[in-house]
Amino acid sequence: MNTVTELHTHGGAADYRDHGLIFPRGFVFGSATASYQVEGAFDEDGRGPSIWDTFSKTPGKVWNGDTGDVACDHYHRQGADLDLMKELGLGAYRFSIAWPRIQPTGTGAVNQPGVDFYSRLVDGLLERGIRPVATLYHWDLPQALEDAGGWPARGTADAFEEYAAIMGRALGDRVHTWTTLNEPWCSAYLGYGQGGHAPGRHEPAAALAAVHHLNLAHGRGLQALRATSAGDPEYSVTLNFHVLRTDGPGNDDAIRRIDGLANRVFTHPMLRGEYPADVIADTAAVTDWEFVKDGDLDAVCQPIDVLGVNYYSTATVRLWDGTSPRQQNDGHKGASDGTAWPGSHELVEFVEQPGPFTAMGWNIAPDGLENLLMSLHEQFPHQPLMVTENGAAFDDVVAADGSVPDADRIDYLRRHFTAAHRALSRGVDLRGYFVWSLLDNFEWGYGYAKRFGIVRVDFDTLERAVKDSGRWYSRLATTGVLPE
Ligand code: IFM
Repeated sequence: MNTVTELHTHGGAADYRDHGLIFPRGFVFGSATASYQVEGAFDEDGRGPSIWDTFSKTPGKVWNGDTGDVACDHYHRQGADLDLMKELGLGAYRFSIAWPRIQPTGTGAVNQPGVDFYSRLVDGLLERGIRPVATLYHWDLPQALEDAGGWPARGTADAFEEYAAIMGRALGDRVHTWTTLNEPWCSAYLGYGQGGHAPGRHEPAAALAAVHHLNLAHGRGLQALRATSAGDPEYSVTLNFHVLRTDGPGNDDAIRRIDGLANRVFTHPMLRGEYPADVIADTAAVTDWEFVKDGDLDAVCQPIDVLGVNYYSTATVRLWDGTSPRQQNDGHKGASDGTAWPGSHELVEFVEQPGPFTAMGWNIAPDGLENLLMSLHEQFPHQPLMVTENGAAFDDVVAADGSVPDADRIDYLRRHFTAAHRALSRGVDLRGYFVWSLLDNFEWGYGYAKRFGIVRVDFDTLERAVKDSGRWYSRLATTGVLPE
């Protein structure tokens, strides 16, 4: 069996464009999607409305007025999409469960057709030898729960615990890995602070309450999954870490502040059972954190088998002098406009970064992934890691023969897989890697304008076409060797 120490590098080019690298046996090569981004069938078989249905149908919120009503129509094309995954040789598929399909109003009776859809998906994956990696929450909160206060309200964490128990009972005999939340940073700060994501609120104090209730939902949801899963699944959570840099001396405090709000406010309670004192102090003018009740931190801090890491790009910050025009370039979904950073938005600015860039305007920085994996390994030495999302949007061009020669996406993936391999060689316990995304899909506020897929979706006909990057990734997934 290959061990990490047997890994060898090929060339070791400083630009991270390598090939021939051998990944350890057992390393999992997967791809990921999320329910609202691919499923469509927004009102079928008893599904209730989610905050993204409401938000996307609010004029001006999503590019071109796009919605997830149809998306990739994955709900009706499950079998064909499963065959596609098998054809690509994926070892795992990371999908999310739409809470409003399971409980249309977020609490109470189970909507059995919704459960059956995911049960068929899990069975279809297992039949094809693909590991099911299921996320309970990838942003499609039932609208009724938002109407009752949303994530800033403690009741949403109570409801999540109930939902987790339902899913543990239904699929816990077959799911390989449970993930409680995807990117709670986005749910809290983009949803309730900056407002660029559903439900689109601009309330800094509510954003911090949402942070805590998402953390609480993670911990209590994980306990519920553990108590109800009849099999022997692994447990995880996925965070979108901010890899922070600065462009001059004297900016340590800018890095500390954003690292606290973006990263440590999740990792410390989840993995150490405490909120960072500096974050509490930095946000004192916004909230007194009275929503953290006795016993909460014990509930939040649950052992996990693997920590999911989503990485796309870096952010460069510096202290803002408060007089010059505030810079807002961060490569992170417009979050640099300040309101996403309660307590720090008057103090920190996000400065322009060197390219190259993807079609999202995000800088391509594979060294950021290596640095991130090393940093997490140093902070949490016994915690296995998994890259649960990495990938890139580019303006794909379809060739006359119908193929999609997306060399830029292959180049992006090559560089990031090289970075991951370097981290493995340096001792990081990295278990696998999921490319975002299997399919072009609904990219939130950008609608269908941005294509992340390794498989193209024609949004007129809904036909799928494997891109060159999909074929390249298939070679990696089936051989474990980084292809030419
Ligand atoms: O499409 C999103 C996904 O839903 C969460 N992580 C980042 C991706 C690209 O923006």
